[in-house]
Amino acid sequence: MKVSEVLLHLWWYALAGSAGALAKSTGGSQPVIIDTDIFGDVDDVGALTVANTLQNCGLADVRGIAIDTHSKYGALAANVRFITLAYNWPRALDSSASTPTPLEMYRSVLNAATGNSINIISIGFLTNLADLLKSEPDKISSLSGKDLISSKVKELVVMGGNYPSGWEYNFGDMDPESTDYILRNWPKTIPMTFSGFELGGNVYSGQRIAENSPVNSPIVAAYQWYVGRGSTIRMSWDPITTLYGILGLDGFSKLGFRPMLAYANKDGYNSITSSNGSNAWVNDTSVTNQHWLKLADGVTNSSMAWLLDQFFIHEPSQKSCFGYLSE
Ligand SMILES: [Ca+2]
Repeated sequence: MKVSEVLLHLWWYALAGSAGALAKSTGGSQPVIIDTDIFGDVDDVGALTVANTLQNCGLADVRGIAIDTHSKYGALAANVRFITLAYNWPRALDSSASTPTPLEMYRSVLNAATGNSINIISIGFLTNLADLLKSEPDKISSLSGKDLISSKVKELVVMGGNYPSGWEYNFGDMDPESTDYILRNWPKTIPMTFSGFELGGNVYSGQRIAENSPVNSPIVAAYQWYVGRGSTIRMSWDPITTLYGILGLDGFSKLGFRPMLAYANKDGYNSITSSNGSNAWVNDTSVTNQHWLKLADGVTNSSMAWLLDQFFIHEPSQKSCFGYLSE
Protein backbone atom coordinates (compact mmCIF):
# COMPACT_ATOMS: atom_id res chain seq x y z
CA MET A 1 0.00 0.00 0.00
CA LYS A 2 1.41 3.34 -1.03
CA VAL A 3 0.86 5.90 1.65
CA SER A 4 0.30 9.33 0.25
CA GLU A 5 -1.31 11.65 2.71
CA VAL A 6 -0.43 13.39 5.89
CA LEU A 7 -1.72 16.33 7.83
CA LEU A 8 0.46 18.44 10.05
CA HIS A 9 -1.05 20.87 12.52
CA LEU A 10 -3.67 22.55 10.35
CA TRP A 11 -6.68 20.76 11.76
CA TRP A 12 -5.93 22.06 15.22
CA TYR A 13 -5.88 25.64 14.10
CA ALA A 14 -9.18 25.18 12.34
CA LEU A 15 -10.97 23.81 15.37
CA ALA A 16 -9.46 26.13 17.90
CA GLY A 17 -10.55 29.05 15.78
CA SER A 18 -7.20 30.79 15.86
CA ALA A 19 -3.57 30.07 16.45
CA GLY A 20 -3.78 31.95 19.70
CA ALA A 21 -6.30 29.48 21.01
CA LEU A 22 -3.87 26.59 20.79
CA ALA A 23 -2.53 25.21 24.01
CA LYS A 24 1.08 25.94 24.76
CA SER A 25 3.46 23.21 23.70
CA THR A 26 5.48 23.41 26.87
CA GLY A 27 4.73 22.50 30.45
CA GLY A 28 2.44 19.55 31.09
CA SER A 29 1.39 18.78 27.53
CA GLN A 30 2.43 15.45 26.03
CA PRO A 31 3.85 15.75 22.47
CA VAL A 32 2.28 13.13 20.18
CA ILE A 33 2.08 12.02 16.57
CA ILE A 34 -1.18 10.31 15.59
CA ASP A 35 -1.16 7.76 12.75
CA THR A 36 -4.74 7.07 11.62
CA ASP A 37 -6.59 5.09 8.96
CA ILE A 38 -9.44 7.59 9.07
CA PHE A 39 -11.79 6.47 6.31
CA GLY A 40 -13.59 3.29 7.25
CA ASP A 41 -14.66 3.66 10.88
CA VAL A 42 -15.89 6.55 12.96
CA ASP A 43 -13.82 5.65 16.02
CA ASP A 44 -10.87 7.46 14.43
CA VAL A 45 -13.02 10.58 14.63
CA GLY A 46 -13.59 9.90 18.30
CA ALA A 47 -9.85 9.52 18.81
CA LEU A 48 -9.06 12.83 17.12
CA THR A 49 -11.78 14.43 19.24
CA VAL A 50 -10.14 13.19 22.43
CA ALA A 51 -6.78 14.55 21.26
CA ASN A 52 -8.29 17.87 20.21
CA THR A 53 -9.95 18.44 23.56
CA LEU A 54 -6.80 17.49 25.48
CA GLN A 55 -4.76 19.80 23.27
CA ASN A 56 -7.13 22.71 23.84
CA CYS A 57 -6.92 22.27 27.61
CA GLY A 58 -3.14 21.98 27.64
CA LEU A 59 -2.52 18.28 28.14
CA ALA A 60 -1.63 17.28 24.57
CA ASP A 61 0.67 18.75 21.96
CA VAL A 62 -0.13 17.15 18.60
CA ARG A 63 2.95 17.59 16.43
CA GLY A 64 1.63 15.69 13.39
CA ILE A 65 -1.10 13.46 12.01
CA ALA A 66 -0.31 10.77 9.44
CA ILE A 67 -3.00 9.19 7.27
CA ASP A 68 -2.39 5.60 6.22
CA THR A 69 -5.17 5.15 3.69
CA HIS A 70 -5.39 5.99 0.00
CA SER A 71 -8.37 8.34 0.01
CA LYS A 72 -7.68 11.90 -1.04
CA TYR A 73 -10.27 12.91 1.56
CA GLY A 74 -8.30 11.48 4.48
CA ALA A 75 -6.29 14.58 5.34
CA LEU A 76 -9.32 16.76 4.69
CA ALA A 77 -11.38 14.63 7.04
CA ALA A 78 -8.77 14.90 9.75
CA ASN A 79 -8.92 18.60 9.13
CA VAL A 80 -12.56 18.60 10.23
CA ARG A 81 -12.27 15.39 12.23
CA PHE A 82 -14.26 13.07 9.98
CA ILE A 83 -14.45 11.71 6.48
CA THR A 84 -18.11 11.87 5.47
CA LEU A 85 -18.28 15.64 5.46
CA ALA A 86 -14.86 16.25 3.94
CA TYR A 87 -16.65 17.48 0.83
CA ASN A 88 -18.35 20.45 2.39
CA TRP A 89 -17.45 21.05 6.04
CA PRO A 90 -15.45 24.19 6.88
CA ARG A 91 -11.76 23.40 7.11
CA ALA A 92 -8.37 25.04 6.83
CA LEU A 93 -6.95 22.43 4.47
CA ASP A 94 -8.15 22.47 0.86
CA SER A 95 -6.05 19.74 -0.71
CA SER A 96 -4.28 16.68 0.66
CA ALA A 97 -1.75 17.15 -2.14
CA SER A 98 -0.34 20.12 -0.21
CA THR A 99 0.76 17.98 2.72
CA PRO A 100 4.14 16.26 3.18
CA THR A 101 4.41 12.48 2.97
CA PRO A 102 4.02 10.54 6.23
CA LEU A 103 7.73 9.64 6.18
CA GLU A 104 8.73 13.29 5.72
CA MET A 105 6.42 14.31 8.55
CA TYR A 106 7.68 11.61 10.90
CA ARG A 107 11.35 12.35 10.24
CA SER A 108 10.88 16.13 10.48
CA VAL A 109 8.87 16.07 13.70
CA LEU A 110 11.19 13.57 15.37
CA ASN A 111 14.30 15.41 14.20
CA ALA A 112 13.03 18.63 15.79
CA ALA A 113 11.93 16.99 19.06
CA THR A 114 13.83 16.88 22.31
CA GLY A 115 15.18 13.56 23.57
CA ASN A 116 12.68 10.73 24.05
CA SER A 117 9.73 13.10 24.28
CA ILE A 118 7.28 12.03 21.55
CA ASN A 119 4.52 9.46 21.97
CA ILE A 120 3.44 7.87 18.69
CA ILE A 121 -0.22 6.81 18.72
CA SER A 122 -1.03 4.30 15.97
CA ILE A 123 -4.78 3.80 15.38
CA GLY A 124 -4.59 2.30 11.90
CA PHE A 125 -2.21 0.16 9.91
CA LEU A 126 1.51 0.09 10.68
CA THR A 127 2.71 0.86 7.15
CA ASN A 128 3.93 4.39 7.86
CA LEU A 129 5.79 3.31 10.98
CA ALA A 130 7.51 0.47 9.16
CA ASP A 131 8.60 2.95 6.49
CA LEU A 132 10.01 5.17 9.22
CA LEU A 133 11.80 2.32 10.96
CA LYS A 134 13.40 1.24 7.65
CA SER A 135 14.36 4.77 6.56
CA GLU A 136 17.95 5.82 5.93
CA PRO A 137 19.61 9.16 6.73
CA ASP A 138 18.43 11.91 4.39
CA LYS A 139 18.36 15.70 4.01
CA ILE A 140 15.94 15.96 6.95
CA SER A 141 18.11 14.08 9.46
CA SER A 142 21.51 12.42 9.55
CA LEU A 143 19.99 9.65 11.69
CA SER A 144 18.39 6.48 10.41
CA GLY A 145 14.75 5.88 11.23
CA LYS A 146 15.69 3.41 13.94
CA ASP A 147 18.11 5.88 15.53
CA LEU A 148 15.55 8.69 15.31
CA ILE A 149 13.04 6.49 17.12
CA SER A 150 15.57 5.43 19.74
CA SER A 151 16.59 9.00 20.48
CA LYS A 152 13.32 10.93 20.14
CA VAL A 153 10.36 8.62 20.86
CA LYS A 154 9.13 8.17 24.42
CA GLU A 155 6.58 5.42 23.76
CA LEU A 156 4.73 3.72 20.91
CA VAL A 157 1.04 3.14 21.61
CA VAL A 158 -0.73 0.83 19.17
CA MET A 159 -4.39 -0.03 18.70
CA GLY A 160 -3.92 -3.47 17.26
CA GLY A 161 -3.98 -7.15 18.06
CA ASN A 162 -6.05 -9.30 20.39
CA TYR A 163 -4.83 -10.26 23.87
CA PRO A 164 -3.45 -12.57 24.90
CA SER A 165 -3.96 -13.91 21.36
CA GLY A 166 -6.22 -13.70 18.30
CA TRP A 167 -6.78 -11.78 15.06
CA GLU A 168 -7.52 -8.07 14.71
CA TYR A 169 -8.12 -5.76 11.72
CA ASN A 170 -5.31 -3.19 12.11
CA PHE A 171 -2.69 -5.91 12.45
CA GLY A 172 -3.97 -8.28 9.81
CA ASP A 173 -6.22 -6.77 7.19
CA MET A 174 -4.12 -4.49 5.00
CA ASP A 175 -0.48 -4.88 5.86
CA PRO A 176 0.44 -7.75 8.21
CA GLU A 177 4.02 -7.64 6.89
CA SER A 178 4.53 -4.16 8.35
CA THR A 179 2.96 -5.27 11.62
CA ASP A 180 5.42 -8.15 11.85
CA TYR A 181 8.32 -5.87 10.93
CA ILE A 182 7.46 -3.40 13.69
CA LEU A 183 7.07 -6.09 16.34
CA ARG A 184 10.37 -7.71 15.40
CA ASN A 185 12.47 -4.58 14.95
CA TRP A 186 11.14 -1.90 17.29
CA PRO A 187 14.03 -0.67 19.52
CA LYS A 188 14.00 -2.65 22.76
CA THR A 189 14.78 0.47 24.80
CA ILE A 190 11.53 2.22 23.80
CA PRO A 191 8.26 1.14 25.47
CA MET A 192 5.56 -0.32 23.24
CA THR A 193 2.00 -0.55 24.58
CA PHE A 194 -0.94 -2.27 22.90
CA SER A 195 -4.64 -1.55 23.07
CA GLY A 196 -6.39 -4.70 21.90
CA PHE A 197 -9.63 -5.51 20.15
CA GLU A 198 -11.05 -6.96 23.35
CA LEU A 199 -10.57 -3.69 25.28
CA GLY A 200 -12.27 -1.12 23.04
CA GLY A 201 -14.68 -3.68 21.61
CA ASN A 202 -16.51 -3.88 24.92
CA VAL A 203 -16.83 -0.12 25.49
CA TYR A 204 -19.82 1.42 23.70
CA SER A 205 -19.41 5.19 23.59
CA GLY A 206 -21.41 7.94 21.91
CA GLN A 207 -24.75 7.09 23.48
CA ARG A 208 -25.94 10.58 24.44
CA ILE A 209 -23.83 12.84 22.25
CA ALA A 210 -26.66 13.98 19.97
CA GLU A 211 -28.67 15.70 22.72
CA ASN A 212 -25.63 17.04 24.59
CA SER A 213 -23.37 18.40 21.83
CA PRO A 214 -23.01 21.90 20.37
CA VAL A 215 -25.26 22.65 17.40
CA ASN A 216 -23.72 21.48 14.10
CA SER A 217 -21.19 19.26 15.86
CA PRO A 218 -19.19 17.39 13.21
CA ILE A 219 -18.69 14.63 15.78
CA VAL A 220 -22.40 13.95 16.06
CA ALA A 221 -22.80 14.06 12.28
CA ALA A 222 -19.94 11.60 11.77
CA TYR A 223 -21.29 9.14 14.33
CA GLN A 224 -24.86 9.39 13.06
CA TRP A 225 -23.85 8.90 9.45
CA TYR A 226 -21.52 6.02 10.23
CA VAL A 227 -23.69 4.09 12.66
CA GLY A 228 -27.02 4.83 10.93
CA ARG A 229 -30.66 4.54 11.96
CA GLY A 230 -30.33 7.51 14.28
CA SER A 231 -27.82 5.78 16.57
CA THR A 232 -24.44 7.17 17.59
CA ILE A 233 -23.24 4.18 19.62
CA ARG A 234 -19.91 2.69 18.57
CA MET A 235 -17.06 0.60 19.98
CA SER A 236 -14.15 2.61 21.35
CA TRP A 237 -10.88 1.11 20.18
CA ASP A 238 -9.18 4.29 18.93
CA PRO A 239 -10.46 6.81 21.54
CA ILE A 240 -9.22 4.63 24.42
CA THR A 241 -5.86 4.18 22.72
CA THR A 242 -5.49 7.93 22.21
CA LEU A 243 -6.52 8.66 25.78
CA TYR A 244 -3.72 6.41 27.04
CA GLY A 245 -1.27 7.75 24.44
CA ILE A 246 -1.68 11.24 25.89
CA LEU A 247 -2.35 10.60 29.58
CA GLY A 248 -0.49 7.33 30.18
CA LEU A 249 -1.56 5.43 33.28
CA ASP A 250 -1.03 8.32 35.68
CA GLY A 251 -2.41 11.36 33.80
CA PHE A 252 -6.08 10.74 34.62
CA SER A 253 -5.53 12.63 37.87
CA LYS A 254 -5.13 15.81 35.79
CA LEU A 255 -8.78 15.37 34.81
CA GLY A 256 -9.80 14.72 38.39
CA PHE A 257 -10.07 10.96 37.96
CA ARG A 258 -8.22 7.99 39.38
CA PRO A 259 -6.31 5.81 36.89
CA MET A 260 -8.82 4.14 34.58
CA LEU A 261 -6.37 1.94 32.65
CA ALA A 262 -3.76 -0.57 33.79
CA TYR A 263 -1.23 -2.97 32.31
CA ALA A 264 -2.50 -6.53 31.99
CA ASN A 265 1.00 -8.05 32.04
CA LYS A 266 4.36 -7.49 33.69
CA ASP A 267 6.67 -8.77 31.00
CA GLY A 268 6.89 -10.68 27.72
CA TYR A 269 6.43 -9.54 24.15
CA ASN A 270 3.95 -9.44 21.30
CA SER A 271 4.44 -11.66 18.25
CA ILE A 272 2.83 -12.32 14.88
CA THR A 273 2.04 -16.02 14.56
CA SER A 274 0.58 -16.24 11.06
CA SER A 275 0.82 -14.57 7.65
CA ASN A 276 -2.72 -13.26 8.23
CA GLY A 277 -1.46 -11.06 11.08
CA SER A 278 -2.73 -13.09 14.03
CA ASN A 279 -0.85 -12.30 17.20
CA ALA A 280 0.00 -13.98 20.49
CA TRP A 281 1.73 -12.83 23.64
CA VAL A 282 4.96 -14.64 24.49
CA ASN A 283 5.85 -14.90 28.17
CA ASP A 284 9.46 -13.85 28.70
CA THR A 285 10.68 -12.29 31.93
CA SER A 286 13.69 -10.78 30.15
CA VAL A 287 11.50 -8.39 28.08
CA THR A 288 9.93 -5.57 30.07
CA ASN A 289 9.25 -2.76 27.57
CA GLN A 290 5.97 -4.17 26.19
CA HIS A 291 2.49 -4.17 27.73
CA TRP A 292 -1.12 -4.54 26.78
CA LEU A 293 -3.88 -2.49 28.35
CA LYS A 294 -6.95 -3.36 30.38
CA LEU A 295 -9.44 -1.34 32.39
CA ALA A 296 -8.14 -0.67 35.90
CA ASP A 297 -9.71 -2.63 38.73
CA GLY A 298 -13.16 -1.25 39.52
CA VAL A 299 -13.52 0.59 36.23
CA THR A 300 -16.46 -0.62 34.15
CA ASN A 301 -17.01 -0.52 30.41
CA SER A 302 -19.85 1.94 30.96
CA SER A 303 -17.74 4.31 33.07
CA MET A 304 -15.06 4.41 30.38
CA ALA A 305 -17.77 5.06 27.78
CA TRP A 306 -19.10 7.92 29.93
CA LEU A 307 -15.65 9.48 30.08
CA LEU A 308 -15.21 9.29 26.30
CA ASP A 309 -18.61 10.88 25.79
CA GLN A 310 -17.46 13.89 27.81
CA PHE A 311 -14.82 14.49 25.16
CA PHE A 312 -17.24 13.93 22.29
CA ILE A 313 -19.69 16.55 23.56
CA HIS A 314 -17.02 19.07 24.55
CA GLU A 315 -17.09 22.46 22.85
CA PRO A 316 -13.67 22.48 21.12
CA SER A 317 -13.02 26.20 21.67
CA GLN A 318 -13.15 25.79 25.47
CA LYS A 319 -9.80 25.66 27.22
CA SER A 320 -10.98 23.42 30.03
CA CYS A 321 -11.63 19.73 30.30
CA PHE A 322 -13.39 18.33 33.36
CA GLY A 323 -12.55 21.31 35.49
CA TYR A 324 -8.88 21.17 34.67
CA LEU A 325 -7.45 24.51 33.56
CA SER A 326 -4.25 24.81 31.57
CA GLU A 327 -3.21 28.00 33.30
CA1 LIG B 1 -8.63 3.41 13.13
